[in-house]
Amino acid sequence: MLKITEYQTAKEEILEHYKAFGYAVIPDALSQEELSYLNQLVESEMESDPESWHKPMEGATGNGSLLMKHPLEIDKFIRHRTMFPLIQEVLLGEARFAQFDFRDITMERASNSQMGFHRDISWYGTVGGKIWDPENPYLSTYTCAIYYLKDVHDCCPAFCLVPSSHEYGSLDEAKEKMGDAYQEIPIRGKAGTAILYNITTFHTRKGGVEGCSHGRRTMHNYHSRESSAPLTNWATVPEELALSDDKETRLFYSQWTPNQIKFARDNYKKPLPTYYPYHMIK
Ligand SMILES: O=C(O)CCC(=O)C(=O)O
Ligand SMILES: [Fe+2]
Repeated sequence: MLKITEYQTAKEEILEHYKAFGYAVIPDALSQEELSYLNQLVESEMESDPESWHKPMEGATGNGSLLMKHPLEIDKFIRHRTMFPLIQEVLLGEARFAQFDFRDITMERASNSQMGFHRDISWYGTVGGKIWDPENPYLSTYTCAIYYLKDVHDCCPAFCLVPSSHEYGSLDEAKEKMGDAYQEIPIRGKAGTAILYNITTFHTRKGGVEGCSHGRRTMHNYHSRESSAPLTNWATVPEELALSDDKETRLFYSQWTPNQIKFARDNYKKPLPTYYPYHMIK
């Protein structure tokens, strides 16, 4: 039987670990150049447009609007040269854009940034559909990539998950039914580390320790599948991508949320495809 390891590097190792445990941790997923670009982008947007960052929630401020502002630059991370082939693999080649945002936890908030254990299906879970797919060897109807943009040390807030917990209705049930196999694995790593996880796997953010002098900065990118419903009721996509001349780009950004349909109707310049029910949305 496969053992849980801290990091996975080769493609086969990443996919085997994900298949067995619902996640993989990939060090050096982002290059130094990509990290500098992303950190500079976050810093300049915080300075020039502080209003676009939401008030701290569970210790983290965040911004989900930068794809709208920098479509082609951010698309390179959403369909990242090394991560996207893995994403396609676990989603059976059906990957569709679902959500993209940056989050930042200051060192002052680090020790108060913990979340409760959950699965990322809050809105989707209310509209129905499979939350994991027994026909997919990777079990995923959705997957999420979290990228650490700064080093995550032992004292820092850390993503943490319960391997192989996708099929349980609650954390208590997972604890009871998994017995000795139940483990909570906090994930730490250098800037550039990516965590790819099946969003139905129970997970949380552990708070940092008192006196952590780093905080944490992350990039969160959710992907849906052609055969899954939209994950959120809010994500929007810029016209350059959603109505791109490139068929593959258009297809990848084609899973429109209700809010996206409305946004496109009210803001896009090109005519909308009539297969979206934009007349019906208030
Ligand atoms: O920030 C983290 O480490 C986890 C975030 C998370 O699970 C969420 O926002 O759903
Ligand atoms: Fe989550």
